Amino acid sequence: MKAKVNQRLASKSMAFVLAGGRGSRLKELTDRRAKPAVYFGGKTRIIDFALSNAYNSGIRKMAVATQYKAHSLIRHLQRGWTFFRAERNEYLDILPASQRVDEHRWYLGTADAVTQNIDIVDSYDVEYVLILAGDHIYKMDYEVMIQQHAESGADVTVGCLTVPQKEASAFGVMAVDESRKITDFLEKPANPPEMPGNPGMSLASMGIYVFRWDYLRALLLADAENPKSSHDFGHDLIPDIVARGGAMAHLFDDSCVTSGENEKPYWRDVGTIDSFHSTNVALTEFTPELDIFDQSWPVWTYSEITPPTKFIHDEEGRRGSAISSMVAGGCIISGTEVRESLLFTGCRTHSYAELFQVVALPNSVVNRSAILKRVVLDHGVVVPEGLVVGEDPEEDAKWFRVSEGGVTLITQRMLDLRADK
Ligand code: ADQ
Ligand code: ADP
Repeated sequence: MKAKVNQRLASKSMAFVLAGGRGSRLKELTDRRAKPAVYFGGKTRIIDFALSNAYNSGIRKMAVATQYKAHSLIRHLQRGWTFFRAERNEYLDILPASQRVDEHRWYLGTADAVTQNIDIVDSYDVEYVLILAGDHIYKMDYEVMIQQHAESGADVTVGCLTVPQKEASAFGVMAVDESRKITDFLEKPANPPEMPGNPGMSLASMGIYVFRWDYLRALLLADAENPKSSHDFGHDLIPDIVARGGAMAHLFDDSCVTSGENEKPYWRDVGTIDSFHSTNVALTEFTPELDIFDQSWPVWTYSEITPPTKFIHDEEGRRGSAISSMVAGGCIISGTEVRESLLFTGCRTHSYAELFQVVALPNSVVNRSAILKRVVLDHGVVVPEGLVVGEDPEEDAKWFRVSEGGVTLITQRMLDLRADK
């Protein structure tokens, strides 16, 4: 059941989005772009989800800290997130590392990314700062969390969710008492503890936090002077506050869903090729768990202006068709059978080709007679005529990246190397 919230809190808050991480488990998909800039869902990029959550929650002041391979991300933000008007007290600042405090200094850790921009946050004149990660797919009303923080008087409120215990070592894992005070916090423990009363599950940090700005500001200045600190929220600041008894957990549950009564809380990491592929393909299901058609909670983005997608038959009359699939604008599906696939803007597919569970990033081209099963095509890839992928994993692995779960990632560089042999 969605909670009733105090609408004025969002206007006293800002979102500080950490978008500097590479996301190395996405392999070649993040060779040239940071994980938050990776495409997701047909028209959007991963960072659009956190930013849209903030926007739809009523927050109009945002800052995005970038670091690793930031060009693609910055270009996306500059194209798509330009509707903030300073005249209305709305801001979205892009804060690349090594350009403000010191030209040669990277952000040392996630907390340092905020410390180096204290002056920007000061200028926003807000009471609450919501620290977000720019690399998860979810729909969440942050105002419910900010309200809990304001009412509880905690030093920090940590967003959390339940995850299978065997996956929990990728997270900060916590224990809470009956008032939701966090009593213990372990950053990425090798043996994550189980939740009492919830066998096989652990309580994990989503890496999102609410602080009062005056409290966080003082904490960051003290942390900057601490030679033992790695200046990271998950490693340093959050465990310290927990040890002092000042941290509360905010459970991402039915109270923070964004729309319909029947909606279930949805959150995915998409940090691996397998989860990236399956989470995208799941959008083509009859009733996907993530509703991107929900007009009450739109995912804002930069969207190219394109003509409508065209489906045509080849000269022998074989239909170009897409079934149980999603196809963005500006594509031409010519004599190709497309099933359970997600095609981003501007893709071209040609006669006698077959696509099954293919996630094709923008402007990819599939030439004649290619047969692709369970494949991710990087931006602008040109698949040569007759290429067959997904039938012989050993052959595929000679040229392409085959994931543990048997999904094949194809980049143009891999195709070029193959063509040179
Ligand atoms: P991780 O996600 O592993 O754990 P981290 O690598 O620090 O933590 O990334 C957090 C966010 O900060 C990501 O969005 C990343 O892109 C960004 N980031 C990383 N380094 C940065 C830097 N130097 N400058 C700017 N941005 C940077 C965290 C918490 C865990 C929690 C998980 C949930 O530490 O406790 O469980 O998030 O995914
Ligand atoms: P996007 O991530 O927007 O899809 P591209 O896939 O075209 O963009 O490129 C990803 C990043 O790699 C961009 O920052 C782009 O500037 C950079 N890039 C593209 N081609 C090259 C190249 N040949 N050499 C170096 N960098 C490149």
